[in-house]
Order: sequence, then structure tokens, then C-alpha cells
Amino acid sequence: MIKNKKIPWEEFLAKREQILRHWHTGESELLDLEKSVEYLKSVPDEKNFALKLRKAKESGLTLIQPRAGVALLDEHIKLLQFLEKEGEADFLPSTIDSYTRQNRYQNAEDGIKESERVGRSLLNGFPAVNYGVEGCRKVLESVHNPLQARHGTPDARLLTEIIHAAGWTSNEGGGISYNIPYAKNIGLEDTIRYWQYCDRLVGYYAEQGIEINREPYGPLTGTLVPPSISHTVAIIEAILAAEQGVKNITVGYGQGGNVVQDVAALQTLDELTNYYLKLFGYNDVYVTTVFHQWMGGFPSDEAKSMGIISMASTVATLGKATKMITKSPHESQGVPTKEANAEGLRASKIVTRLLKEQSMPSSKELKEEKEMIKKEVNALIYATLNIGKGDLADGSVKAFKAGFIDIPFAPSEMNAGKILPARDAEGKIRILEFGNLAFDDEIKAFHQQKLKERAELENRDVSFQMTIDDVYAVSQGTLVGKPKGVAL
Ligand code: 8ZB
Repeated sequence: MIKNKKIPWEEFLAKREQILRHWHTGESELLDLEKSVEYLKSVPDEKNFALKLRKAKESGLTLIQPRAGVALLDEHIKLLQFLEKEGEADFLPSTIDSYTRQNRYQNAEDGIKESERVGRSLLNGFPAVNYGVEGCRKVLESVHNPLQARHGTPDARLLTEIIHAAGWTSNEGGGISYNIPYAKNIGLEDTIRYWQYCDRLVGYYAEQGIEINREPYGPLTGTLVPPSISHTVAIIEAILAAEQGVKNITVGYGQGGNVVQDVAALQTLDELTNYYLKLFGYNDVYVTTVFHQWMGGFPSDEAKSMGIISMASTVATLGKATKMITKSPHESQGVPTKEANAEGLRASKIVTRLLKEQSMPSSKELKEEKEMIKKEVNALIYATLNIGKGDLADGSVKAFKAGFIDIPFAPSEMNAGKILPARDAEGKIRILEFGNLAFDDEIKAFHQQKLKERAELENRDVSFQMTIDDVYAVSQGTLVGKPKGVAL
């Protein structure tokens, strides 16, 4: 059985030896922990992810970060330099390729060779493990901003060792958020253990006086995820990370589309994460938030895509997100060119700057939405705690199995997959089928009422067809999916 307990140091070191042996990096010296501490201490403050986030939150700014990663080291460096210079990015990523995410380092190696031969990237990201500590340090030393690995790796232990030894001061992921949306058949207990390891390493560095940021992956499947469900996962992962000694955590949320619900989500995400961390006795964790620009389908029209990017930037700034992950006008086609990526960044930058003195005024609607999110998150967290007899790690495994927590449209067999979301008349994300989701009758009645109002307005029944219409709506230029034949 898995427990939310800090990994004892000796046990960590024994595991570490096995992990570093697994892929021959030939860098045993660079992976010496004392050497890594020394290198991390030499990273200037302005390149420390955690410190820059703290500063941004204290000054009420919303900073921006793209996704980006290619197969070849020099090309990757040029790409990141372009995005900070021409895109005005505040934080840099290295999006890791899919082979590395699946620990298929030999395939990644072949991908590098083949990319060299044809002269363009044949991988969908940067294969950080293959380039090792030395290559990753070169990336950091070639740019001016903090660096983070962004991926989707169920077992990121080796990757994590390498990036932190290379001075990258943030890592995205978590035992739930990098499993359920990304894998089909990997045990939740296993991935929670893998991520406890990653967090323990960050906890070790924190003990040495080095602050490294951790970011659970907020949007999950990116498809009609109700805020309370992604908040619950983010809060659980924040607590699991804090137990391992992590002191700087960014919790995330993907744009839903209704402005009031999105601002309510951002405000409650910060409040609830702080509340639960303190409730469990983690009093010295610094929490920031990240807003993801629309993670669902985009229109193929580049100008319309820029409209979505600008709307997302408005919401993130009014909701006081500390950071925002940007999209590009190439989103409907896949990985963007560096120019398109920079355009998405610049559109985002001007909106966040123009709005930086403004925030969403309070209203009855906003308050009600926040109250609802809090009630729902509390219900889900308490159900998880109950089934885990007070332990959130064991509780998570059991809550997913029972369907008490259920993520819409997730591929994982560890997820019940019984719930169905749909938008209400105003485009707020509600739940149509609850499966075994741990909501009480009062919460369920609220969702049912909201969907009934939409059905009456559209002169149709509440049904799965609404969900389908909603999944495609944004790419077709409307938020609430309309029945076939109805003019938008
Ligand atoms: C779950 C994240 C999906 C998003 C973008 C996709 C999409 C993936 C890269 C990338 C730039 C990359 N994405 N890989 N963007 N460079 N190597 O992540 O376009 O928006």
C-alpha cells in the first residue's frame, strides 16, 4: 500500500542508484549530488523559476511561457533564444519528446541521428535524457530566463535527475496528472511512487537552500474538465509534493471558456491549495497559479486563434494567474513554427500588460460560482481522505478505482470514465452524468438544474448530444454547442 510519507533518505539513495544505472549517461560525476548542489547554487537568481514566480505574484503580474522543443540541441537553443527575444517569454520550457516520455531512450537516440541526417526535427520535443546533464546545462547557459521541463511522463525519475543537475529549476508533472490523461495501463500506485521520488529530490535540494518549483499538470485531458475535478487533483499533488519537502508549487487550470467560471476557478485554486496545505500542516509552501490558454480544439483560421489567445490572456490577467501557458495561431495544425509561437506570446504579452492594473470585480455570480467550486472540491477531497483512512496517497488510488474522482475523456484504465460533462446555458462546465463522483445530492441538483435551463432554451432534452456538440463548439466559433441545423 502506498502512503503519503516522506521517503527516508537511505531508501531514496538506494533507489537512485538503480535509476541512474538504468540508462548509461556516462555522467556519474555530473550526477553526484554535491556537484549538482554546487552547480544549482551558481545559477543566477533571475534564472531561478521559483524566485521569479514569487516576485511575479508579489507584484501582481501575469507572466507568460510557451511550449517548445525540437530534436537537435543547437536548434533547440536557437528556438528558445528566439522565443525570449522575439516572443518576450518570461519563462522558458523544454517540451520533451514522446519517446523520452515513455522511457524509450534508444528510439530518441535514433530520432536525433535521423534528424541530423535530414536536417530538421523528427521528434516532437527535446530529448533531454539523451543530451544528458552537459547538454541540458548548455541550454540553460544559452538563455536568460528560467527553464522548466514540460512533458507528460509517467516515470520521469531519470529525466528529473538530469534536468535539476543541469540547473533547470522547475519540473511539470505529478503521479495523477501525468498518468490518467497520458497512459492507458500504468498503475496509479506506481506513478504516485515515481513522482514521490521526483519530489523527494526537489525536497533534498530545498534542504540545501535551493528552491525548485514544481507544477502539477492542471488541464488533465483539456476537454470540458469541471474546475472542481482538476482542482482536486492539483491539491492532492501539491500535498504529496509538500510531504516530500517541496516548497514552491504552481497549481494549474485550463481555460474553460466562461469568463466568470474561469476567474472563480483561478481564485479558488489559490485559496483552496493554501487552505489544504495548511490544514495538513505544510505551513511554508509558496503557492502560485498557472492558467492554460484553451486546451481544446482550435479553429484553423489563424486570426480567430489569436482571438482565443487574447481572450485567454484577458481572463488570466483579470483572475490574477501568476503565469500563463500560451498557444499559437498554428494550434490546429500541431507543433508551431518559432515565428507562430512568438506571435502567440506577443499577443498574450500585450493583453497581460494592458490589463495588469485591473482585476475582475466581485459580483453575486462570481461569489456563487466560487462557493460551488469550494463545495465540490471539499466533497471530493473528503471522499478521498475517507476511503484512504486519512492518507491521501492511498486514498487517491482507491478514489480513482471507486470513481469518486473521475476525469472526463481520460484514456487510463485506472479511471472510472463514467462521468460526462456539458455546458450550461452560459457556457459554464457542469456535469451531466455523475457516475460515482463523490458529490452529494445538493451539488448534483445544482448541476441538473443548470443543464435543464440550457435544454429548455435550446428546445431539446438534456443528453450526451450536448457533450458532443460542446467538444467541437470552440473550433467552430461558439462556446456552447448548438443542436444540428441551428444557426450559430
Ligand atoms: C498537452 C499539450 C499539447 C500542446 C503543444 C501542442 C499543444 C507539444 C510541442 C508543442 C511546441 C513542441 N506542443 N509539443 N508546442 N513545441 N515540441 O502542446 O501544440 O498545443
